[in-house]
Amino acid sequence: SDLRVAVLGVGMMGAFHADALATRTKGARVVVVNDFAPDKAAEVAGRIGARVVADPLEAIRDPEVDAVLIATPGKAHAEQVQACLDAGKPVLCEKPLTTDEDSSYALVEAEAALGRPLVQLGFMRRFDAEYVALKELITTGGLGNPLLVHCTHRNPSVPEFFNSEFMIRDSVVHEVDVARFLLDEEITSVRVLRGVATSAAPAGTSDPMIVVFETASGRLVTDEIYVRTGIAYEVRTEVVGETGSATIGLDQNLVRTSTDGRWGGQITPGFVERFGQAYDTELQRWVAAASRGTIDGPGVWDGYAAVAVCEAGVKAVQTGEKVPVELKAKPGAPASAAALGT
Ligand code: ISE
Repeated sequence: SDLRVAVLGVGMMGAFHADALATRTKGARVVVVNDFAPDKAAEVAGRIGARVVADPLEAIRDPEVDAVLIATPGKAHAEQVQACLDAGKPVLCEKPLTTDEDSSYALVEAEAALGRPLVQLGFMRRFDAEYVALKELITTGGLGNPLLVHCTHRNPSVPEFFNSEFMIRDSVVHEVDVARFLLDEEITSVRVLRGVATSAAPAGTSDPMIVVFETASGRLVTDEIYVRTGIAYEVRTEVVGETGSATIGLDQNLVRTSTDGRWGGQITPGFVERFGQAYDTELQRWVAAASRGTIDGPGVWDGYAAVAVCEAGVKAVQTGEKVPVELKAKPGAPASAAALGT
């Protein structure tokens, strides 16, 4: 029988997931929709034949709900994820796990006390075919020892409130997870370089910025974050290893035209065109895992580590200094191995 899902928060991402669950995902159906805005909840619920439950915690505890997808604002996550753990229900939580390190670590501990993984984080890039291939190339030794990772993350536009700190927490968070995923080690420090800003940025916002991460073994990761290019959605990653390098996210759908002696193609205009496959795969695998009472993807520790790195990143924006990341012990790991997250 189908996994019965409650979707909490049906803004852009939540509505996207609700529609995907209703139309493209096998083995699941959305039975409950919840949103801070009643009209928005009613609209989405009506569209997909679900019930509206006005209180998010009630939606989680609803006896007809087997699993929960959280796409509410970050500040609501701590309480809602904890309620999923209390109810013993698998949850797919959009980033961030929570809005501060302590509340994120509390969820790491709560899940560990429960003894089984229930919390999956919505770091969808781990399901993108190109990132999967890049990771495979690294793991199988195809690049030799990976030395550097260079990331580019450009959005065509963002709302006015997207200041430098927001860019770290909301955008750079993806490269934080990508770096941890590809290199299989923790990030230990963050530096942020703020240069000349685009005239499209509000006063005081440094857009673009260059972020530099160091990892536990001393590798370097760079990230160009530029969210007001006015052009397209460009997410690229290059890994430079001792015996080779590889780049993903190069402009897709490159076509040649022979008629006018030009060549060209289209750059993915938005996140759906670039990561639609990743979201679909993520959701389908989560549904399959949640039906067995577990998860299949980045977990609560990955969510905590990303929050800790982004906190350091925000300090790095404010101070211009290199800011260390100090993670607490990973449950089940010997204290000395905690920093490696192994
Ligand atoms: C947004 O929150 C996302 O998750 C997108 O993937 C990212 O490209 C964008 O920069 C973020 O603001």
